[in-house]
Amino acid sequence: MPVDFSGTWNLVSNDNFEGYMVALGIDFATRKLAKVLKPQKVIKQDGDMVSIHTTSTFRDYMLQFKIGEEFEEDNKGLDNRKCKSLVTWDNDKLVCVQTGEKKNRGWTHWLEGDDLHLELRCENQVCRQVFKRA
Ligand code: YOG
Repeated sequence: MPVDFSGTWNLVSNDNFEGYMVALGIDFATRKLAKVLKPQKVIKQDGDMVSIHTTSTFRDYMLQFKIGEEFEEDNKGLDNRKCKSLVTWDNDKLVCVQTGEKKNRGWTHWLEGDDLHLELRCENQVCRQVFKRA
């Protein structure tokens, strides 16, 4: 049985979110607003079907996918660039490759103790986020 990420998670640390946003081309004013956010993630995992709802006081982002099946992602409200996304297991890590205009774009989720980790990648920037159960 793979890891189950299901639950409600609150952001507790956010390393180099600024660099990640710059790599995505997010404008200065939006970055200033976004960097003070403490987003919450609600993850529902049912077999190969996963939904990840990231919410904040500024914007929300909803992603639903089937593990192993490529899908179109619109990144609406984020950088609004469309990409083709594929999420697969790498042992106990859930890895997303986002193929499109931006090189080396993707993310990885894993559990470490009671914490949910998320690495967000774009070009040469890596943002590391840690979440704790709400
Ligand atoms: O998560 O892809 O869990 O989708 C990344 C923001 C900030 C908007 C958030 C809103 C990237 C302004 C989603 C923050 C910066 C800045 C809350 C991360 C872009 C715009 C929505 C992500 C995956 C994995 C699931």
